[in-house]
Amino acid sequence: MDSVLVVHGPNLNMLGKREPEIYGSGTLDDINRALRALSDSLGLTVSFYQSNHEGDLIDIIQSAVDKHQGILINPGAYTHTSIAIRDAISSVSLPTVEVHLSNIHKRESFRHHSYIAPVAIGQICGFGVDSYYLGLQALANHLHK
Ligand code: CA2
Repeated sequence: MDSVLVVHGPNLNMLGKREPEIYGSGTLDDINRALRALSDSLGLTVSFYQSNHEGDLIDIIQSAVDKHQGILINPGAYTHTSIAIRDAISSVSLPTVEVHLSNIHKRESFRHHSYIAPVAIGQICGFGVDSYYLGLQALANHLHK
């Protein structure tokens, strides 16, 4: 069975605790529970990781080789700044789907650019927590092709 590493970037541990008008009222645990239930029906296993630290995110991406077949990632604000996370994703050569809760393209201009998108198989944003579910579905379709 294919295994997917789900990576949540900085501040996403605050979901459901602050700014529900932008990011919704569900917590990160709620999202992870729903992703686990969905993964069962998609024939995948999922592992979860959240960090507020760029180097830790790079370490977990590097360690995904030989353990996981794909990565689902919300890189948070590192989306717009981190060449290092992009290089880590590129170096592991695992199919990666980038997701965002909000529609980054209709927010501040500094959120419009993603360093991650060119090394991802695709980007899904703007659908709230559904972005994660759609992203996992898309990754499952890609892996099962
Ligand atoms: O829309 C997304 O998923 C983002 O990746 C969220 C990031 C933001 O910097 C990106 O531009 C778009 C911010 C995550 C902050 O999460 C919080 C959740 C609750 C309360 C405060 C922050």
